[in-house]
Amino acid sequence: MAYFVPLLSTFLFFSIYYSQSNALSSNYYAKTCPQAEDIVMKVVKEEAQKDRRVPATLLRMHFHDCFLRGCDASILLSSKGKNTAEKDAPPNGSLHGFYVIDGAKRAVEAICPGVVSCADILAFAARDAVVLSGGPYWNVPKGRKDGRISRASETTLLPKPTFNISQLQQSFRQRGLSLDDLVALLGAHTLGFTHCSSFMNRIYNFNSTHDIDPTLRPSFAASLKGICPLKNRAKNAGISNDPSPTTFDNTHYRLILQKKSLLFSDHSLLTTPKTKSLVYKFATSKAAFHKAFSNSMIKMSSLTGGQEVRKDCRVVN
Ligand code: HEM
Ligand SMILES: *[C@@H]1O[C@H](CO)[C@@H](O)[C@H](O)[C@H]1NC(C)=O
Ligand SMILES: *[C@@H]1O[C@H](CO)[C@@H](O)[C@H](O)[C@H]1NC(C)=O
Ligand SMILES: CC(=O)N[C@H]1CO[C@H](CO)[C@@H](O)[C@@H]1O
Repeated sequence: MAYFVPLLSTFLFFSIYYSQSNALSSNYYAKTCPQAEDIVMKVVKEEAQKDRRVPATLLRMHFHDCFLRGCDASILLSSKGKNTAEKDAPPNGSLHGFYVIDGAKRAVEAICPGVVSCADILAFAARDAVVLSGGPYWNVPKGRKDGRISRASETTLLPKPTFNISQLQQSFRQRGLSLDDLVALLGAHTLGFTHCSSFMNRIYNFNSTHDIDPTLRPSFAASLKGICPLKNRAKNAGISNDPSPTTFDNTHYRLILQKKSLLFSDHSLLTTPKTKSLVYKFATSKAAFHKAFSNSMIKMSSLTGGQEVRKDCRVVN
């Protein structure tokens, strides 16, 4: 028994992170649903025109999906009975694009029913989100299956904005992702918005010797305090991730170098020589960032884990 327990936990660990059960391919739907990607792109484009916040949330949804049980659309399942789903746990704060995936799924089902998984639709939508924001295009590997489990409790396994570089590295390594992938993928924070709650700990009572995190530029910290007062703060108060939050550029890396990144985790990229030199490289070359981002997205989105093709992305078959 003494041997069994560690073995069992090792097994559980690997089944959460490494269940690469389905072989993915770029022509997976060539015969069964060749129009799938065009249909998804059309829906994402329409919704992004109506609400400019859509691309950012789709990209973040795909990341949260892939980091828990692989990219198996577990993020899309609704809570049911006694089970609280991932999407109803605290880290879901800015995830609000579920209706976009529902719309894309309905449009795909109308042409090729029961063929294209919700996990693939979310992976296409994340790529489209980047392309529509002026970022790179990549060929999304296809053939993911949708999972049947989604647990709010597992969202504690997502990396946290308070993580330092060793904690970030460990979280990524557990999913087969390297430090290079970490630096490239965090460039996604060029899009979107961050709520005050995600960085309040850096601007008030940071620790017993510093009220403000000394890794933040003081003038920037002061402006953040103005946006995020301790009392009577609007529920949705926060700030764009960079001055061009709908453009997939390399501004985020420049902000990190200026000590103006909102998240402690993003700043942590400056704390090892290897990651710091990658931040410099991407801050000075948008092309290098775009190339690295595409490659790392393909790696992240190839973590699979599901079993079925859901009919409705919110419920198991
Ligand atoms: C170390 C890992 C990461 C941490 C700790 C982290 C943390 C966060 C936090 C705290 C927010 C702000 C949420 C809010 O206040 O509403 C955020 C936003 C965002 N994250 Fe990350 N993130 C990480 C990695 C990633 C990756 C790998 C991607 C995509 C490839 C990503 C894409 C985004 C996007 C696009 C937003 C903006 C969402 C929106 O405006 O709707 N993040 N992230
Ligand atoms: C990161 O944080 C962990 C946990 O607090 C700590 O053990 C580790 O030494 C820290 N690493 C660095 C590089 O600061
Ligand atoms: C507070 O944080 C700063 C910066 O990380 C650090 O230098 C200092 O030692 C910390 N103080 C305590 C009491 O942990
Ligand atoms: C969009 C969404 O599902 N939000 C939920 C996030 O989690 C909190 C609980 O922490 C719920 O109250 C929200 O409804």
